[in-house]
Amino acid sequence: MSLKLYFHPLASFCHKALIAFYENDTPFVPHLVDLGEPSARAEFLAVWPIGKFPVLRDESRNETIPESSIIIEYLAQHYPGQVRLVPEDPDLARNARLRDRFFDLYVHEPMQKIVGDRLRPQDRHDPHGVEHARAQLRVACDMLEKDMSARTWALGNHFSMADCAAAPALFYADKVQPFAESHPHLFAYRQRLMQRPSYARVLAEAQPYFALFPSDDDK
Ligand SMILES: N[C@@H](CCC(=O)N[C@@H](CS)C(=O)NCC(=O)O)C(=O)O
Repeated sequence: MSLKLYFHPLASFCHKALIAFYENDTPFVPHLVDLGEPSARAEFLAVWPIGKFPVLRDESRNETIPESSIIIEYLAQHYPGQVRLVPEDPDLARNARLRDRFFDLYVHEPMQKIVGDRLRPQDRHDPHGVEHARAQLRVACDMLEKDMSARTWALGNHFSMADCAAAPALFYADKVQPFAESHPHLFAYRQRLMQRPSYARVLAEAQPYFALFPSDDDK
């Protein structure tokens, strides 16, 4: 087996890459990294000193591929499957990339900021940063609510890398800033993503770890 994925089952950006693997039944070896364990952390930092996962190692091509979007692009290029996560049509592909960026930068990262703040020591919280993240998330949700009022997936009928990005971003965003009432179309899209077999599988595999997800009370 030439593909090895460094990941953690709870990590939202890893969910994004896992969806891409499961959509096309692409074989790979999952390598769970416990960053809290010094030797596992050191081993992972030797692969990718930035220390963020997912990271893909392809022994057969001697390539190390970090960044969830780039992993999806790499799979689409070198290990394509039935589901074209990066559409062949260049305009559609650009649109998929734009939406992928949108979910990462304006939904996923603000959500991470809010969760990350819960993990900070008592005297190291960043209320201003969290307030900014919440405002950013609200604007993004307002924009997406309009988009998703008439679409099944982020691009319309075509499931793409943008949906891989959307799934964990919206799954966890609703946990930190619930939007079922305020953004019903977006919430319905979140539920569709959760029912998609690829993401349902990711969530089932993450289930044993959800107790580690910090709640607001953990601050
Ligand atoms: N831009 C990166 C973000 C990856 C990322 O933030 N990963 C988180 C887990 S969801 C991580 O590795 N956190 C560990 C850390 O920052 O120490 C991507 O798209 O892969």
